[in-house]
Amino acid sequence: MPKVLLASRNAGKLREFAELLPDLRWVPWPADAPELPETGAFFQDNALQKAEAARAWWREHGTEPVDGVLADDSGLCVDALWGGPGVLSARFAPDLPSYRERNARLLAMVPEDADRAARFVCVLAFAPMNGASSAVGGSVEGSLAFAPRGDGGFGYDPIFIPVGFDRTFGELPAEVKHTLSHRARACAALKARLDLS
Ligand code: ITT
Repeated sequence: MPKVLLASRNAGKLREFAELLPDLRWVPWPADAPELPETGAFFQDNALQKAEAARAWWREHGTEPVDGVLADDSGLCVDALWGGPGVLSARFAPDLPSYRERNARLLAMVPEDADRAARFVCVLAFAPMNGASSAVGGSVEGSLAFAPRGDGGFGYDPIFIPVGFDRTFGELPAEVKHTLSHRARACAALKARLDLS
């Protein structure tokens, strides 16, 4: 069973990867490890940057052997905000202390009569310890709720309603999110690409 270092500090992502790819053995990014760079213009740049920087750091400081490093760069792209916050999703409204407030601010930026179409995008980069890194992606179409609903998931889940549903990702059970989410689709592509499990 391959052992994979997850180059992420996002606890929501870690939980989802453990559920989506249960056949892998996961090594979390250590609390005392450095912040990973994400200075790219695209999700793919950032995912590859994070995976490769984490691999380089692990080669020097790793405490156990791993087969490779996985990084996820993802975000919510809102048509009425010209694709924003998009690649800057983790950095939207940094003055606000929680996603409850950030979600409220994002909704307030979208006029009530605007097109509410939105999509979640996830790009996964895998950097094997021996070999070239590569990236795959997935997305899910949906729309913005008029107010946050539900306590499930993380981040922007309470304001996103996937196509075909009337509940937000915050209201839908994780098992349902995992049948259609951007991250689930990217994980399926990763499995197909790398024969990981
Ligand atoms: P790492 O870089 O350490 O992995 P991060 O939170 O900074 O963590 P990103 O730069 O990829 O990760 O930012 C993505 C943001 O988009 C994340 O912080 C969430 O707010 C949001 N996001 C991504 N996937 C999501 C999901 O499935 N549900 C809700 N919000 C999500």
